[in-house]
Amino acid sequence: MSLIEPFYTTLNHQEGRLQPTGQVIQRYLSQMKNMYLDEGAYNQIMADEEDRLIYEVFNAPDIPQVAGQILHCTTVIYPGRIGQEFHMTKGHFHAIRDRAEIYVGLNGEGYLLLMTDDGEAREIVLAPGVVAYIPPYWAHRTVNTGDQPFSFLSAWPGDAGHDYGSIETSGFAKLLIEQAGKVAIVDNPQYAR
Ligand code: S6P
Ligand code: ZN
Repeated sequence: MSLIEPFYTTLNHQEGRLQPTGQVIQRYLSQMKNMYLDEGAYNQIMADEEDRLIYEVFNAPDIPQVAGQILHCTTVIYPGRIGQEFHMTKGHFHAIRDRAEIYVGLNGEGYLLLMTDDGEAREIVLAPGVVAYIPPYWAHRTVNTGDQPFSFLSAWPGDAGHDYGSIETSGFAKLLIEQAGKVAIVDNPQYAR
């Protein structure tokens, strides 16, 4: 492993951003086709709004993606729903499955959903100050269940990589929806492992 310079970034808790920022990833609704249950609601939003920014990822600058390094970033998920389903991240397993991760809740209201290959599911309310541990082998997705931006900090091993394909194919076992004005966790009728 090559020697890189020590550095720091400053965390803006209110905005959920690291300063300075490296790569910024923006995920629009058009990049999440078929990930939300309500296809009619998806099509309606795409027709009315053309597209919608669902979340942004602010990576710490210039960390090599190799074993031994610790990658870190913040994520901000903007509030809203697609039908009854709250705005969420795509969700992934790590490409090297036995790589863990830590999330720290910063601002807003949201959940961390976790799932094994067998469809075993868990959830953690990722309130500000909550430090959540994502053990090896657990897929993870975050969901904004509030009406303000929901943000959190993540740190994970440099060689972990991301497997988005499994979730794109199977979906997540549980969905977070709004039901009678409340947040409800329900089985995903389209989940197919
Ligand atoms: C990376 C970590 C997070 C997510 C980010 C966006 O391992 O879990 O930084 O990448 O929250 O989610 P996703 O599922 O689009 O990568
Ligand atoms: Zn991850």
